[in-house]
Amino acid sequence: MRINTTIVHGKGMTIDPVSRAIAPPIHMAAVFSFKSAEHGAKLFTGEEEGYIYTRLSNPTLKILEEKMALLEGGEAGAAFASGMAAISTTILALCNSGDNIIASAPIYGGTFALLSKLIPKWGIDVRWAKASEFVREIEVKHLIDEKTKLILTETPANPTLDIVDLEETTKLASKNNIPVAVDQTFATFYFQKPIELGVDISIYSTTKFIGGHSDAIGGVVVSSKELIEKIKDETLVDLGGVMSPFNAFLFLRGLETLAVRMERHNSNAKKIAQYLEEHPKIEKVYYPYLESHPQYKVAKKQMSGGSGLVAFIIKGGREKGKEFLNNLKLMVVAVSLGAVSTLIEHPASMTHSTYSPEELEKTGIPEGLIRISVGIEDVEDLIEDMDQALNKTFS
Ligand code: LCS
Repeated sequence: MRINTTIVHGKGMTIDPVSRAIAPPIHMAAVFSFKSAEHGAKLFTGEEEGYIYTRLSNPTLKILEEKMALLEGGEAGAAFASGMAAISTTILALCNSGDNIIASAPIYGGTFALLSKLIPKWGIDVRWAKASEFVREIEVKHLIDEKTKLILTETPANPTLDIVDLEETTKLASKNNIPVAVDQTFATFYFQKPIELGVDISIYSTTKFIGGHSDAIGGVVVSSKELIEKIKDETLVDLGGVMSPFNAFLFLRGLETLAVRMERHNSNAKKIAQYLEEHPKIEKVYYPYLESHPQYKVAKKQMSGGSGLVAFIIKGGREKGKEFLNNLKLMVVAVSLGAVSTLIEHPASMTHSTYSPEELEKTGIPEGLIRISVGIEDVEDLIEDMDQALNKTFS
């Protein structure tokens, strides 16, 4: 089956054998009963398979985990309460005190706070390399030693849409036997298949494109059976950041329309990027599928579309940018992304306010940068809204 058919009919979307319902059942149960004391004991030792308690596993979560594993091209999946729970649990599953990880910059502000404040508190050292440096392995090689337990990348990166070359990264990592994780939130499996490129772990905030409707927080990790056992069975169950079964249902529903939404997000974003690039009041535009993007060739190599995020700087920087946001009538000023409605925000004061001004500068996140998560509206209406807001800002 091809991708669109797999999304609709692949594992997890089968008819429920009990009721013949065509939507997945929501098992909103915290706990499952045992047939007998012996049966309970066997479930705990693993001699028999079955459900015990939703923090350990749940049938609705299992449908989502299997579906995401199938679509991402991995062996198994794990569902988390949020994207941050997915990232933090993965790190803690793979690293001990005294180990280190290499992380690509820029990275989402929440992940940056986790890596720069919490993770070092647990004795794990975080070494940063710029996204573009992964193109030439020599530039990150000096960071690796025998205590490096994970390379954590995010591509396209939040908020500048920098691209990490996944092929080069996995080449370097496999020489050193280090697992590579990539935060797939911006591209999704619809535009990027990291596991096919040798990446070991795909991480999602499903809050974004997978859900698609800004109504549920969640995260998913897809990997090999062996690594999911470490991440889920040995770590998630004790850290406790498990997804609600109701949210798993919402993400399964979101998945059904992901393909058509991604097509529209993608074509709208490309048109908006082109519009901005030609506008005299715009200083710079960031979009992976624009030829002006410094890693355009890498983006073309590893992605089948630029996806739905665009960033830009207005002439006059932060102050004019603020005025522009306040002059918009249709685009919604809000953080988050991947929703059907267009969301626009100012990373330095919002999603990436966890970076100090010096850290923003060092990481290459311009102070005046504005980020749009382009929705699925008629693109002409979005462009007209930006046009009127730009005219008002500069009148
Ligand atoms: N990874 C990426 C790339 C993200 O953009 C986010 C959230 C997360 C992980 C964390 O996921 P969560 O725990 O929120 O499900 N990004 C946000 C953003 O750019 N605006 O608001 C949240």
